[in-house]
Amino acid sequence: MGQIKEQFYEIASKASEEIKGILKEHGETVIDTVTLAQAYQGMRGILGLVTETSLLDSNEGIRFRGYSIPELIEKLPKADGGTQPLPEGLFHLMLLGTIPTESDVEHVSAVLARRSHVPNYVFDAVEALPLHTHPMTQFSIAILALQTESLFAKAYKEGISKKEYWSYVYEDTMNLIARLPRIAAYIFRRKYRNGEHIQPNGMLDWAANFAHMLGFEDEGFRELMRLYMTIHADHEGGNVSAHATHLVGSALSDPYLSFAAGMNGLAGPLHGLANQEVIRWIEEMNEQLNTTTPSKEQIAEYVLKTLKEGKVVPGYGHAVLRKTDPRFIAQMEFAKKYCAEDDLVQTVWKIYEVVPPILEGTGKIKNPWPNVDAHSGALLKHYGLVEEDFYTVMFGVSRALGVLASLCWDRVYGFPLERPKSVTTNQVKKWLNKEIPNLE
Ligand code: CMX
Repeated sequence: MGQIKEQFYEIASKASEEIKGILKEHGETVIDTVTLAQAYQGMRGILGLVTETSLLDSNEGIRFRGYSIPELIEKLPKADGGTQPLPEGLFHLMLLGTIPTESDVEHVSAVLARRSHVPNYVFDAVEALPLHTHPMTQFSIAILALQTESLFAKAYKEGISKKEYWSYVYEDTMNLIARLPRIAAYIFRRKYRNGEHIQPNGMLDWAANFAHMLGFEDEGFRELMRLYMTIHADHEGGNVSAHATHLVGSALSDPYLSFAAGMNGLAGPLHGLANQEVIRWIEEMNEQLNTTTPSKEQIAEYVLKTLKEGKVVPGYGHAVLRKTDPRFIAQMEFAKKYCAEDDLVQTVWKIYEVVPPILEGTGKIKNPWPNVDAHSGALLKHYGLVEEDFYTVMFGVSRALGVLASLCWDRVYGFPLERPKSVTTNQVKKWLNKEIPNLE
């Protein structure tokens, strides 16, 4: 067994035993109650999932295994001469729960580089799609095409004990994370660079190699990729991509099927696709105003127009957060260092000043502050990755680190099939009229 795999199993199986003890003693303890509004309105605030890799506080934002983003930037190992954290280190932290050493991270990088080969039939599946197919659809289809490689599915078919599930899920996790940058880069080069593909460079770290295969050799872009792949990796368990991956995995669908489900959720405009929508929204505004440097007054007018047309302002709001997303701040700090004079970056900062008071003024939007997607596109555009339709694929490559680490934990814990109960409105009405004693 590889060194992380052994460590993971030792740590996770100990935690699993501890949980059995907790459930034996406190399994019937009520930790929450559900209201009708929660049942009808997206299950907001229902505490009904356990996810070990990260925890979201509505005011403070995300912490990965207890570490905030500024702490991760400080503590996680960096590339030689770099200042941004290596995402392999975050994966190690999410999987094992402790900050890795430089040699731990080098080990993860080497394992991922070794496992990164993608069979040609996956590329053939992508090639069969019309070029105009959205990159997220191409990404999801490629992940499904790769499912033939699932060691979990093969072992399950051959008949394995429940106790062994985690081991095959772990192997699929490592193989999938290793291969995703190659698949994503293939889709990018196919769609936007005349199919001129770039072979991986096994000497580079995971994020730098992704940058290389996309065709960007600038050290600034590599650093951006390391930061980007770190901050998008996880956002506790209830967001659509994490929850979908976990839910589908609970049916013992293998990690390829589970992750593809998560990516189909990430492709929605209220979730990951918002990073594409933010740039479209800004560019449409600039086009209508015939400028690349809109004033705050012009932005305010455009925001009001957007709201009047019954549309959302992309990149703003969140189902859990109630303050500026620390992932937005981390990108802002990066931009201050590397591209503060960029017109688009300046516009993003002006929008940050203008939008919150307007959204707050509507009286109905619970979080008027920017989320991660409000800033990411401006940074990518600065370095020349201008094809915004591709941005959610980059989010997806990063998100694999968190949701797949969680899937490994799910299987060591032996989490059962996820199957909440639903009711009909007819039943609700009868219960409210006291025609039936309870809703079940
Ligand atoms: N612009 C306009 N209206 C907004 C809004 C925004 N940015 N954010 C919320 N609202 C509206 C909602 O659509 C809802 O309107 P209705 O009552 O008419 O249906 C109302 O305000 C209340 O919504 P909420 O409770 O504040 O927010 P939700 O938890 O329902 O939704 C989210 C959260 C993210 C879907 C929403 O804020 C939104 O649509 N934002 C824009 C899209 C976006 O940036 N998504 C990315 C999120 C981060 C990520 O997952 O990547």
